[in-house]
Amino acid sequence: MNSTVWFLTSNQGKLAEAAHHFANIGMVVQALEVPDGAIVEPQASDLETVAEAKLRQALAHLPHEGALVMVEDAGLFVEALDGFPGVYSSYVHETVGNQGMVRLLEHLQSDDPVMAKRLRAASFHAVAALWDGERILFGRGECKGSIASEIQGDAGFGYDPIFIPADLDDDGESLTPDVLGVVSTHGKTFGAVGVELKHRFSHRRRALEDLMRQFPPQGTER
Ligand code: ITT
Repeated sequence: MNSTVWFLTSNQGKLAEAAHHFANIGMVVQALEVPDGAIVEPQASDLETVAEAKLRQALAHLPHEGALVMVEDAGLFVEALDGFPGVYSSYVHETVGNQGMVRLLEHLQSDDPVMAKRLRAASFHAVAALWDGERILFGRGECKGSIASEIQGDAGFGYDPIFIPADLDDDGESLTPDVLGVVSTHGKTFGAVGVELKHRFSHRRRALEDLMRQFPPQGTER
């Protein structure tokens, strides 16, 4: 039974979150090791194209025949910046970092907290691409929210300390950042709440769920 997913990623935070998610459905995640320089990330305007291109290159490095291989590409899309940094999220994080993002949005302030959240609206998007041995499946997830006016917390990774998720409604769906819901971080960033609560909102969890809806996990007909 094929219950190991080989995840091509250099990001330990993403690896840990995916492992946590797959453990819930009885599957194991292992990092797919490839030689340095083996994977070239294309310049593309959408996450799907990037994920698919990386996955196709990863197929040359299967750990064994029939292995399940996954790539997952995520980005932070800020409304007031027309979706920037989006597909450039890694580069922006490596260069200006969270402090730079906070500075970039410094002018978007309001005494009205609802208006402030609207002005600073952003979302995480994730696209997971899985090679199931025969074809490539895609899963997509989004998490709405807003960018904090200062760095908050040191849990998680990447942009977690500046991203405040929007509350969730009864069905677990993201509301707009200015609406109160039944699940809330009460204005705290992902970096201040930790991984368990992040998981309930997470774009990554949603993308992996979307992916696994298309893939019969262990114990079913596969
Ligand atoms: P791989 O491509 O090797 O998997 P990466 O770190 O480049 O690793 P992404 O392209 O998916 O991963 O992510 C783009 C940037 O967005 C990068 O700086 C991440 O740290 C950040 N990011 C992705 N998911 C995130 C999340 O759930 N929380 C905070 N930041 C995240």
